[in-house]
Amino acid sequence: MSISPSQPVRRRVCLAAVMALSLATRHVMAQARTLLRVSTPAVSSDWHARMWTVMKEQLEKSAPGQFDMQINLNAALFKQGTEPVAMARGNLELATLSAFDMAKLVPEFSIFTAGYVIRDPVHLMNVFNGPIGEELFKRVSDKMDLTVLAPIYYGTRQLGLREPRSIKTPADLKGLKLRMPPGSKDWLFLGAALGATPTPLAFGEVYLGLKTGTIDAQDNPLPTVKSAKFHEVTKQLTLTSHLVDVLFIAVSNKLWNGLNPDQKHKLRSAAQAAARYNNEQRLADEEQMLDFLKRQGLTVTKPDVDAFRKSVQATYLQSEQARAWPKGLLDRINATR
Ligand code: KDO
Repeated sequence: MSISPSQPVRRRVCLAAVMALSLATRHVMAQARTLLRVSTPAVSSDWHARMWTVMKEQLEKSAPGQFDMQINLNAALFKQGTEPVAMARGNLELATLSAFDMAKLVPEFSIFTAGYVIRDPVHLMNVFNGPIGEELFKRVSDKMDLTVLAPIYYGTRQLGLREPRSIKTPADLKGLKLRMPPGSKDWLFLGAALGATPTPLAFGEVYLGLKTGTIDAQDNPLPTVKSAKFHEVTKQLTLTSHLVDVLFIAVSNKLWNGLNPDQKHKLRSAAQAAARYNNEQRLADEEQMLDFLKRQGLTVTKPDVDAFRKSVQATYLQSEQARAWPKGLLDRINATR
């Protein structure tokens, strides 16, 4: 006579087997998934933070189970400006990098760190989505070991001051402690070219800096002023529009070179969808932002932008940086429509 297990025992054995199988499958899937760590100083409500979720969701649809995208905001994983080194070392796969980050290793990028070179968001996108972008991104890949997946519009940088001040020309910024992002001489050069005293400080410390007075002013696009709540510690906005700013969604070549063509296509498409989302939301937001900020009690002033443009452009043209600009690049940028 054979001894067969009772029904409840058999059911339990079956259940345990199913659970073990599903755990094992999940383990294999997690192991097979390609890790995509993102690091950004952006705060959660800013468009270039939210766009990473758009990218993640698109990837989950187009390449289910293939990527494990981990989004780290507020510079929680890497300090602002240290992302390219982390990517080159294989400690980070994805980030948004600025022209200032690029210029450290690809000096021709410093042309995009100069005030009043790019005219507006359309000009910006036409430059980077055309032959100029293609040539420069090739240099970035060779020298920085990373691949640009998509340029994004970060917004037009304006001055925000903790105390009111009459500002018409660069001379009126004399002695003003203008916070600039850390880790790059090009940021400091921009602040000085505007006529101010540039003071390096990490993005995450700007709010407190304005509140306590360790800095007198900061420059960022208006949607970022709102999302980082700088308006709470700012009394005046001065619309210099000195930098139509770009960020680049970039991936480390250590990761990129190991992907197959289909995965590359899906990753790039997802980055482009994220870029489109950021650009559309940011442009719409930028339009209505002045009203919002005025309603918060901020005074908005208009300086003599032509005086700023002339002075800043002259400063750059005589600068050390300008010597690294390839011959004819400025003319090609100006001629891009
Ligand atoms: C900033 O620190 O002012 C800056 O706007 C510089 C940008 O290049 C970028 O790093 C940005 O901060 C962060 O993404 C936070 O919005």
